[in-house]
Formats: sequence, C-alpha cells, structure tokens
Amino acid sequence: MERTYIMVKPDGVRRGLTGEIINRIERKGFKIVAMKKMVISRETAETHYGEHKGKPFFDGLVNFITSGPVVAMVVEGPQAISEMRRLMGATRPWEAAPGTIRADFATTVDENIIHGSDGPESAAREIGIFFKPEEIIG
Ligand code: DGI
Repeated sequence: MERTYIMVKPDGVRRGLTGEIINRIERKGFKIVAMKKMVISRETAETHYGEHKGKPFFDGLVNFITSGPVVAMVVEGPQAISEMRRLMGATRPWEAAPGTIRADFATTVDENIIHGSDGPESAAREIGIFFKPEEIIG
C-alpha cells in the first residue's frame, strides 16, 4: 500500500474539474485519505517546487501555483505513486497518452491541471509539507 500527494492545480479548480478528477481517482479504486482546499503561500510553493529553483520557468510556476485555490489530497492504494502518474499523463499534455487527465483537459505545460508525486521520497516529503499526520484518515 502506498500514499501519494495529489493536487488539483489552480487551473483545474478554476475550470471546475475537481469533481472530475476525484471521480477518476475513486473510480480507479484509490482511497482519498486526506483532502483540503487551500491557497498556497509563496514560501510553501518555493519549498514544494525546490528542485526547479533556478530554472527559467520557476518564477512563473510559483506565480501560477499561488494564483488561486488548489485542492490538496493524499491518495492511497497499491502502487498509488506510479499509478497516479499514469492516470495523470505526461508533464507536457501533448505527450500525454489519450484518456489521461492531462491529455483530456490540458493543452500547455504551464497549466497542466494536476500534480502527483514522482516517487516515494517526494511523496513522503510533499505529504509532510501539506498535511499534519492527524489530518490523514486512513
Ligand atoms: O511532476 P510533473 O508536474 O509532471 O513535472 P515536473 O516535476 O518536471 O515539473 C513540475 C511542473 O513544472 C510541471 O507540472 C509544469 C512545470 N514545468 C516543468 N517543466 C517545464 C515546466 N513549465 C514550463 N513552462 N516549461 C518547462 O519546461
């Protein structure tokens, strides 16, 4: 059993796609063990995206992710980290497989609807950034 950090980004929330994304996660058979709507501070955004600091798109990425509310979740299930990445599709929506969230709902890499942890270490780190242990209800 694995847990991963999933976030509907501000574009997904603005476009009313939160329900669609929750539906896909639950239909798959995964369990949402924590969830909250929040506006991310710049400081938290810079921590979350720390690996991209110094890249040309970093400031735009921080501006975007803090531009409106997100819906943050912890998703649990077998192979949840890699399976959620598969449901999300590739970072660049034009490279995402048909039927994935990014292929179905996004056109640009700047606004690609959803975030999901890319491995066990980032999952543990990101869950710790956004949730207190007592907010996770298994
Ligand atoms: O884990 P992912 O979101 O699939 O991808 P990532 O961790 O490599 O990058 C995090 C986010 O940063 C990604 O969802 C969108 C943005 N990003 C990544 N590479 C580029 C980018 N934005 C722009 N404009 N250009 C990029 O090359």
